[in-house]
Amino acid sequence: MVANADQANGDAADEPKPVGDACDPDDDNDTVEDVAADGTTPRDNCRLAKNADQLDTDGDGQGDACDPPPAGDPRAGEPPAGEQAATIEQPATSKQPPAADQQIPVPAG
Ligand SMILES: [Ca+2]
Ligand SMILES: [Ca+2]
Ligand SMILES: [Ca+2]
Ligand SMILES: [Ca+2]
Repeated sequence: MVANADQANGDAADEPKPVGDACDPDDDNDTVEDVAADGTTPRDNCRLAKNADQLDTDGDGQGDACDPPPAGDPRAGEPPAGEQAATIEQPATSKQPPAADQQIPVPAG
């Protein structure tokens, strides 16, 4: 028994007899099985997109059919997040209050 609540069937149009994705070994009918014989190792690098060639230009494990290769250098790293100099001006509040003249009471004499 395989849970298949949504009855999803990505390749219904290609199947003479519809087989839901949950129990279809090849969800997109591109002849590449979803997973290897062990049942866990992913094989089809685009499970729901026909790509019998399994082309993966940028080598990230996702086929071009579902992972458009970047136009430029795939290894191009993202620019570092601009570090803005955080200069928060703090008001000088540590000023010592002016020393008040201490009036020493002089005993009336
Ligand atoms: Ca199917
Ligand atoms: Ca497939
Ligand atoms: Ca595929
Ligand atoms: Ca890719």
